[in-house]
Amino acid sequence: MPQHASAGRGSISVDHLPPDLTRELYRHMRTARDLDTEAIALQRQGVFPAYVSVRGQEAAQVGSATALDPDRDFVFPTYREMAAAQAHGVDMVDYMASHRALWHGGLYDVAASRFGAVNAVVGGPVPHAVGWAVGERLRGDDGVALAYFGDGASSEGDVHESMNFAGVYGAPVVFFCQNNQWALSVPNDRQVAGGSISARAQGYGMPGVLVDGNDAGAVHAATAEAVARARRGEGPTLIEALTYRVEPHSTSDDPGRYRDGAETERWLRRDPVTLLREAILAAGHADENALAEADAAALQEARRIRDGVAAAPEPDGAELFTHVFRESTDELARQRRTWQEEVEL
Ligand SMILES: Cc1ncc(C[n+]2csc(CCOP(=O)(O)OP(=O)(O)O)c2C)c(N)n1
Ligand SMILES: [Mg+2]
Repeated sequence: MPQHASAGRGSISVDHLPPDLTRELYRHMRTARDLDTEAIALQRQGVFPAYVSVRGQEAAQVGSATALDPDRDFVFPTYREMAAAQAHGVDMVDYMASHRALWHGGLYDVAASRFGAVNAVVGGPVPHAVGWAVGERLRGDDGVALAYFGDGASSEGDVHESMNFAGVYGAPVVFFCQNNQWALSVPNDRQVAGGSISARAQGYGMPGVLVDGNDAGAVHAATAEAVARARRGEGPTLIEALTYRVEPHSTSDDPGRYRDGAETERWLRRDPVTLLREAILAAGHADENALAEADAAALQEARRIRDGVAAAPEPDGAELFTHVFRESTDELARQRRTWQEEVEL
């Protein structure tokens, strides 16, 4: 697996990209980075029961999400797609409420946002994306589904079946794997037989693309090409964005028990936000002053979201029992009565 063993080449280039696109990528990535820091603090303060960090994966998520048309396309996320949500234009106070466990799957409007509910079932969003995409074609519309999943999820039956089905039916899906090299405590070499996720695409009858997941511009270009292909009716693409999870799996995890800190240190030297910043300056797409202004605006936005989610009112606890089934059951009614009695004690 030579391509998975290293952190790739040192710097990136955005010379070939439109300057305002690079600035947009930077603004989103910077905001997501600051919001991630705030979210970890909220977990430490007991506001969030738990949080899954996106740090180090901002280029993979923002580069891909910005290649979609937010009015036409639909994103099917896992539990780690905060930076993608931010770039896709989801209401971030309502999105972050998912981590406060305030309401079923968060407070944002999934249908209006065209961004699915936070999904903790590993591989779970992938068949949903294919189902939506097939439906889109049956309606005669030209939207594209983008399914996020991890290297660990790539071993799930759901994911294999989804890719095969999409290949057979030519469904307009971008299968976007963020290979952050770890599935909780399980490394790639215990997970990915054959050493490459993108190479599997051949068996599903679709193109497979391996991209540097810490290069926002490269991710954006690869995703834009896959989206255009799907929209033209030429079927799905599998993209493997090679990146790294620099934080613990979640705030409940201790990676010191299963991985070498030197590996993390190496990847921190290829921080995607720093790489993009340096590439923008080198290309002359913005100067230090403009980037400092973008940094300040991102921090302000992250704090606005933090304050909003911390202050969001708790919904009526009885709503725990709504939306479970279309028609409620006797058992659910019994549980609701028990809950009510305990609340009234
Ligand atoms: C179906 C299912 N199996 C197992 C789990 C427990 N679990 C939660 S996250 C995780 C690892 C997933 O790794 P990966 O797909 O690489 O995503 P990452 O967390 O690295 O983003 C596992 C096994 C789960 N949530 N769902
Ligand atoms: Mg992973």
